[in-house]
Parts: sequence; C-alpha cells; structure tokens
Amino acid sequence: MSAEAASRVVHTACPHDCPDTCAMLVTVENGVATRIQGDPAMPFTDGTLCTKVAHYLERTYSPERLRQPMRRVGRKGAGEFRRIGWEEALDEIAARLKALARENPESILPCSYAGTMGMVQYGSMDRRFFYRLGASVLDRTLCSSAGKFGLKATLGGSVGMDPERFDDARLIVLWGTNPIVSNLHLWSRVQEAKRRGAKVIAIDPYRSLSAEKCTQHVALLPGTDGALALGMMHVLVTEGLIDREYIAHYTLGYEALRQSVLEKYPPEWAARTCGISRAEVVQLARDYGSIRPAAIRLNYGMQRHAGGGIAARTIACLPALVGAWREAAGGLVLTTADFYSFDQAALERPDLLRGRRPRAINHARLGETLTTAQPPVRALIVYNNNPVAVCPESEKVIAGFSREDLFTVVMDHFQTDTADYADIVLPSTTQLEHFDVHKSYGHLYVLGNDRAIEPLGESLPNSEVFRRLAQRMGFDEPCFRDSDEELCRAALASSHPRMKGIAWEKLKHSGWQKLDVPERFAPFARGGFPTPSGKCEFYSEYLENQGIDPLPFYNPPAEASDENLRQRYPLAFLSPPARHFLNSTFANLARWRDFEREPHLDMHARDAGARGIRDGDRVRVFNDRGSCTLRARVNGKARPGVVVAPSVWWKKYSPDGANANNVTSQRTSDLGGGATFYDCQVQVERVDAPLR
Ligand SMILES: Nc1nc2c(c(=O)[nH]1)N[C@H]1C(S)=C(S)[C@@H](COP(=O)(O)OP(=O)(O)OC[C@H]3O[C@@H](n4cnc5c(=O)[nH]c(N)nc54)[C@H](O)[C@@H]3O)O[C@H]1N2
Ligand SMILES: Nc1nc2c(c(=O)[nH]1)N[C@H]1C(S)=C(S)[C@@H](COP(=O)(O)OP(=O)(O)OC[C@H]3O[C@@H](n4cnc5c(=O)[nH]c(N)nc54)[C@H](O)[C@@H]3O)O[C@H]1N2
Ligand code: SF4
Ligand SMILES: [Mo]
Repeated sequence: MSAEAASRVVHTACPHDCPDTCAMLVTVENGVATRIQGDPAMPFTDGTLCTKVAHYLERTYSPERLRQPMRRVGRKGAGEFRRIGWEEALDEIAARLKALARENPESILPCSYAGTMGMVQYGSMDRRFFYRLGASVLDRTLCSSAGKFGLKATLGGSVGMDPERFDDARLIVLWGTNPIVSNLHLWSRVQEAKRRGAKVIAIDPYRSLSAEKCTQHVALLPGTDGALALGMMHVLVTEGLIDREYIAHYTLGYEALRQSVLEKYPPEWAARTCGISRAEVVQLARDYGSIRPAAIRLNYGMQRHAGGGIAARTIACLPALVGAWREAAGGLVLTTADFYSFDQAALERPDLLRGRRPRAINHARLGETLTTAQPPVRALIVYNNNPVAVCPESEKVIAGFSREDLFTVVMDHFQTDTADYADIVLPSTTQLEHFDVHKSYGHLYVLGNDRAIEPLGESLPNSEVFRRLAQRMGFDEPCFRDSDEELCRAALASSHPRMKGIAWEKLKHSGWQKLDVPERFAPFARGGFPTPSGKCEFYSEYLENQGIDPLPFYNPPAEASDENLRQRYPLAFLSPPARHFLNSTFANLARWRDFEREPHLDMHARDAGARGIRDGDRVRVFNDRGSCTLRARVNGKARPGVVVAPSVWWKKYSPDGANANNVTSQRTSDLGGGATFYDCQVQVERVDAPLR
C-alpha cells in the first residue's frame, strides 16, 4: 500500500465535559494517529481546539496509560498492583457482584460521571447492567443539578438562547463564567461582538482571565448573585425599563414579583449584600434595560452554593422582564441540553428495573455514603470519574475508599488518585479508540465520533466491559449484545422534529449535523417556554409544590452567612476550573502540569498582608474538614475576603497529598441536591516548612 493510501482523516468529537463539544479531525497513518485538529467546517469549532486538547495525541499515546488489567497487592491507597488477565479480572468481578446481589443488590453502587460525554461510553450498557442488577442508583449531582432545577422552575428546562448568536449582541453579561478557560469558542464570539462595539460585563468575585478583558468587572461576593438580580429588577421596575408587552403575553406572575421586589429588594440592599456599590447595581440594571440585543452567559460557577438553584432561577427571570428573548442574539444561556431529544430509554433501558426502585445515592455525598450508609455499599464500580480527587470533603471520601470490606473496581486511562484504592484496575479506551455520539450543552449540533485507531494495549471501551460482565452474570436479554454502533443508532432513533435527518451513518462520515432549528433561532421570541403554563414563570407552582417560595427570593450562601463560622474561617474559598486541566483530567501529565506550574492560591494583598503572607510563600488553607498546602500568589485577582485555587489537582501531585476538596463540603444546594464546592469558608496561614 502506498503511504497516501494508508493515511486517512477520521471525524471525531472532543469527549470532554466542556460546553464547546468540538468537532475534531484525526489523521491516521498506518494505524497511528499522527495529527489532531479542530474541524474548520464545523461553525462553532471553527478549526480550533483549546491548548489542552490540541495535545490530545500525547495523552492518548502517553507511556503512563494503563494497558493491562491489574490487581492490588499493597494496602489500599499505596498504588501497588500486579498485572492480571482480562478473564481473571472479569471472573472475579462477576463472582463478587453475584454474591452481593444474592444478598442485596443495593450494596452495589456504580460511580461514574463525565470523563467522557459520549452517549454510549457515558451511559448505555453500564446503565442497562446496573438496572438489570437492581444496584443502587447514583444521583449525578457534582456539577449542574442546582442550575438545572433553577432553570426548570423559570424556563421549564435546560434551554436558552443559541450560543452561536453571541457575536450579534450589543450587551453581553458573563455571569459567573470564565470562557477563556471553560468555553473558548463562545469567547471568540464575545470578542467579535466586542470588536463591533458591544459592552461586555463580567460578574465574578475573581478577576479571571476573561474578567480582565471585559469592558467592566463587577466583583461581587460569592453566592450573592440572586441578590444582585433582585436589586437589578427593582431598578428595572422603578425606572420603567421593562417590556410590558412581552411581560403581558409571555410571563406568569409579574404583579406578585413586582410587589415583592419593590418591598424587599432595593438596590442599596443588593449592594450591601453583594459587597459592591449601589452605583454598580443601578448601572448594570440600566445597561441591561436599555441596550439591545442583551445576552447573558450564565455558567455553573455561580450555582455551586447552598442557594445556587434559586439564584439561577432568579437570574433566569431577567430576560423576560426586558423582552431580551425577542432577538436571536438576546436572552440567556446556561445550557442547551434539552433542545436535544435523544432516545434515552432505548439507550439505558430503564425497563430492566422491572418496577424496582433502588435507593438513590447523592454523588456529592459519596464520602458520607461510603462511611455511614445502611445497608452499607459493599462494591463500587468507578468509571469516567476520579472521585478521590473531585468529590467534596476528601477525608471522608478517602476513609470510605480505604475500607477493607469495600470491593472497588476502577476503569480509567491512568492510575488516578482513585485507582490507587481499587482492588481491580481495568484499562479503558480513549475517544480515538471507540465509537460514540455526542450532544452539547453549549451549542446546537450533534457530533459523531468514529473510531480512529485500534485500542492501545489491552484497553476496552466501558460498554464492552459491561457487555462481558453481563454475559458472566447470566443476563441473557438480547440488549446486552448490542454493539457500540447499534447503541449510537439507538440513541439517535428519535422522532422529534428537531432531530430530523440526524443519523449515525452521516455523523460517522462527516462528524456533525445541526439540530433542525432556524438559522437565527430565537426560541422564546413569542413565548413557548417548556413550563406547565408555556410562559416564563416568575411565579412557580413547581417550586410551591415543593414547599419553596414560588417567587424569586434571596437564598444566601450557607457558610458565609454563619457568623460563628466566619469568625474562625473568614475567607471564602473558590476552586474553579484551571485553564489547562479539564476537572482532574490532564493533571497527571507533565506537559499540562507545567502549563499550570503548581497548585496555588490567588489572594488579595489586604488578606495576605493581614496574615504576614508574601507572594510566593507556602500557605496552608484549612477549616474543620481538612487542609491543603498551596503557593500564595498575591495579586489583584481575588477580591478582598475571597481566595481562589484553580483546580482540580491530583492529590498525589500536590505538595502535601491534599487538594482543594480537602476543605470543600458535602452540603447540597437548595434545588436538585447539587454539590456546593464554592460555598466554603477557610482560614489561611503561612507555613515555613518546605514543601514535599
Ligand atoms: N479548562 C477547563 N475548562 C472546563 C473545565 C475545566 O476544569 N477546565 N470544566 C468544565 C466543566 S465540568 C464545567 S461544569 C464547565 C463550567 O464550569 P464553571 O465552573 O462554570 O467554570 P467557569 O466558566 O470557569 O466559571 C467559574 C467562574 O465562576 C466564578 N464564581 C465562583 N463562585 C461564584 C459566584 O458565587 N458568583 C459568580 N458570579 N461567580 C462565581 C469563579 O470565580 C470562576 O471565574 O466548564 C468546563 N470547562
Ligand atoms: N474543588 C472542586 N471540585 C470540583 C469542581 C470544582 O470546580 N472545584 N468541579 C466539579 C465538576 S463541575 C465536575 S463536572 C466534576 C468532574 O469530575 P469527573 O467527572 O470525575 O471528571 P475528571 O476529574 O475529569 O475525571 C474523569 C475521569 O474519567 C476518565 N475517563 C475519560 N474517558 C473515559 C472512558 O471512556 N472510560 C473510562 N473508564 N474512564 C474515562 C479520565 O481519565 C478521568 O480520570 O468535578 C467536580 N469537582
Ligand atoms: S475541551 Fe472544550 S474547547 Fe477544548 S477541544 Fe474539547 S470541546 Fe473544544
Ligand atoms: Mo462540571
């Protein structure tokens, strides 16, 4: 075969938990992937990948990849393993699960999240397997639950404006989001809008890379976003900056909202609550009430607080008040996920539960579950997830993982912090080595991921591991024999009009297809919200039925509002995404660690000075839950009273074997039982001992 004939370009999709879901082209020569690039034909990707994923081939072919199944030989956590064969590994897992299932299948818990967002490898054969088994069900609350349920109350679902239209906006509010880091392709559109004269305002306690490039930065206190939105509403109403016609036709409960806002939430109250000036609240409201089109990009940072759900719901009321939804470049977007209509039931087969309703375990409370749940969890199957690094309150999580009577299987690409506690470690394929289909939560395209190369070493796709386990468990339903490409087809087999024409064969060969929506999609220009009333619900019966105030209200952060706690732990601790990591992914590899340099803590000079801390000092961040050691960077990034540690570092590459989650809490949010990583008070002190 000639060299040319041996070379081909394969359409793939970035697997990561990132709103951009990029279309990637992978060049394969003689079976080896030699080049990766963003697909220039895909409008949202526009030919570029972020710095992290531009080096994806280096991660794929890393000598540190897991290549064989292994069995633990040292104590849990020590990371000592020996190679075993797949037969031995799967036979043992099946035998252990069978024995536990005979007694009580709910003693088995799947523990997975979004290491890959592909529909097949994220949740298909695994879901079928655990449903058939009757295992405990994991409530996956680590990321977006609060915001998701907040949006549901106001807008009716995870829907919003088309992110592709941001370049036409004249006012852009980046609300609790750092798009240069976490949403790069939206940032390109924001920059384009700015070039055309748009005003761009960041609302963030942290002067992030994005905030410093905006026209204006409003540095409010963490967890106070709901108060800011209520104060803005007060100004919008009193100054008549509202769209009466839009309100009359397409909203529910305006009169009640108006009264409540006028009575309780004047701008001076909002300013005091948020730790900003009254002028900032008023100016923000005036800009928002007068500049068109006005687009709000809300992201998940602001909802990782005890009051995060109600805050997201409150902010989501703003576009309807001023009629911003009328234009395609106006409105708000947190996620676009519910515009898709995949056939989830065909993929996951909940019918295999046969009427059983196993107990649900909240992922954000994994530490508590593993140490106290009754009946206890006796087997944990971890995949697409690195809970020892990413779940809150690490000491509890580690205490759970250290239990000698817990049987733990970890499937991953690398020997993660979590894999160190496994009884059996299984090597998984990366995105280039398996098939998948993707939706996005940050645009409106469906992506296909064709297999580019053969699995490295003995690695297997998640789906194949569960297929083989199902066979050993004696699950003889035909659905356990579906191939990955059949699963891709099943996911897409939907009769929803927006899914028209979207098919696996097309996606596999051309990489992407847009949902069937108009070019200038203004989803709620004439109402049509997916709420029970079809309107934007200022007044929410859905909340009322849960015993929650049906009108927007201020739900403060839990720890910062606790005076006693604040005396001991006066600083609010944020641990938002680091630019060159994707959650904890990439944080084990030298190239990406070098990009980030070292685990550090951004501090304001005032907070550092009061503690005798200088730039470059080692500091210990601590509270009653634990501590971690970081390098202080004294700069103008964090506002006074707030300290910021870009995350998520692996513990084994951190100075004292601890990371940000050694101090975060397992408290859950007001709506959706979501994690509250950023609702966390700490103290910081200088440490003079050298770092490990
Ligand atoms: N490079 C990179 N990209 C990522 C990720 C990553 O780890 N690295 N993670 C991915 C994932 S899983 C997700 S969920 C997404 C979105 O992830 P998000 O967590 O929404 O991330 P960011 O866009 O960085 O926005 C976080 C910003 O919110 C700010 N913030 C924190 N608390 C508050 C608050 O109370 N109010 C306001 N207004 N701001 C606050 C932080 O200072 C930070 O600048 O990003 C994805 N993209
Ligand atoms: N302190 C703090 N903690 C946080 C956050 C924060 O901002 N601050 N963010 C939270 C958020 S938003 C999220 S979404 C969670 C994310 O938490 P996770 O979803 O656990 O994300 P990662 O840390 O990236 O770990 C994913 C793991 O899946 C593996 N993986 C990838 N693809 C595959 C595959 O095909 N098969 C298998 N078996 N494994 C695969 C990767 O190698 C990686 O080890 O973390 C949360 N934790
Ligand atoms: S991580 Fe996000 S920006 Fe980077 S390539 Fe993947 S989808 Fe695109
Ligand atoms: Mo997330």
